[in-house]
Amino acid sequence: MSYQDAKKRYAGIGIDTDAVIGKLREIPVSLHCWQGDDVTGFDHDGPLTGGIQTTGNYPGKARTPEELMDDIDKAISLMPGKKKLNLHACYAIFENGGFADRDKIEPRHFEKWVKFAKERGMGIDFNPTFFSHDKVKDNLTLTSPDEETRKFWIEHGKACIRISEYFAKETGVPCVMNIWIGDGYKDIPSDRLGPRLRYKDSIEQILSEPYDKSLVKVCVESKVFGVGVEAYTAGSSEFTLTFAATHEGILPLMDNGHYHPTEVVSDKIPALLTFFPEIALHITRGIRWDSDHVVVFDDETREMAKEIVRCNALGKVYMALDFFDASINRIAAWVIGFSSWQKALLSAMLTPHETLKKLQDENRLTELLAMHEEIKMLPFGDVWEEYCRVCGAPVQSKWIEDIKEYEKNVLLKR
Ligand SMILES: [Mn+2]
Repeated sequence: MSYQDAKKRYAGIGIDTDAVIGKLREIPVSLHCWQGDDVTGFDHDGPLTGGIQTTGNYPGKARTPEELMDDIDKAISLMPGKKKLNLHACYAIFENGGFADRDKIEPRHFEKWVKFAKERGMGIDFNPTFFSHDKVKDNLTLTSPDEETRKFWIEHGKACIRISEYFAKETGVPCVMNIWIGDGYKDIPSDRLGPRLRYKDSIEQILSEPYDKSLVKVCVESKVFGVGVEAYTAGSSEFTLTFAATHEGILPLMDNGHYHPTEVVSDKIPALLTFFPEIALHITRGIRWDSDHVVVFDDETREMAKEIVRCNALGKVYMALDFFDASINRIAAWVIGFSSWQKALLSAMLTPHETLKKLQDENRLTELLAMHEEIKMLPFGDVWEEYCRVCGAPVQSKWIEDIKEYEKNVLLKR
């Protein structure tokens, strides 16, 4: 079937595919730099810590800022849709031996990233890096009972607020700054309250750094557990949600890998939108645990996109990808994951939500189920190919060859 035929089929259920394609092209999705080098960054030599893990040793990982930027460029040339760049603090670029520790990093350490983003018309999101560092003491940062340790990490958070504001001012796009810590205990703690009280105080001290709330959107991300911190994590769902709810201008961030495996974030999106004017998401794919597999076009991914679209919340939900797979070509991982979320958004925008809502409200549930199933058979793939064409992105049969070529000529030579 051609796009013109598909367009007619969708018009039959009241959907204007051209308008949908035009709208989706304008919606930014944040692309995480850390897929390119297995969350290593440029400011330390030690291992990845904090309860997260990359597995695999596929050849060709980026080792320098230049290699990482080249790889990001390759990826963005192969996938449709508007991109925003997502950086972690550990991706600071130190030149001519001018190292600064995380409590002392400054905007100038990110000048090259700003130039990179501006040249490509991208905004930048930011994340303090509260892991993989020798000042992480006994698996603790912002919750540490050691005041010197806690102070170091508070200063890191403040430095990141200053850098986030710099990004927003330079790019003209608000910067979403996300606070996540892996602090916790492997086995049953004897004090669950103390670490949380210290965490609350630490974030409040970070937020005492003056900043423009319209330019920097500070989020707090929850997690149920991590590797090595199985029994307790301070930043649980209840903690972060309540923190955001009780602190003006702070957003809750839900990472769909950070819940018990049978919980679904799709259902949590409208629950939070009932109360919060804006929320943020980390989109990933957990298999049995927070395994950070590459996002695919599966049922829950589609359901999350559907909730954002049918809640009329495309302008209220900051969407960022967060996965890292070191066992396959890292550029392909970006392209597959980013494109899968684009597919989910496109599919959601091609769904006749008003008609479906009406059936629910009129309790015509047999027809509702029948229509849900009918919609799955519409010629979605033809609209997707048209979207790729309009965005100047190749369809899959083309991009995979391109990546194999890049692997042979660039990645395998590293
Ligand atoms: Mn996350």
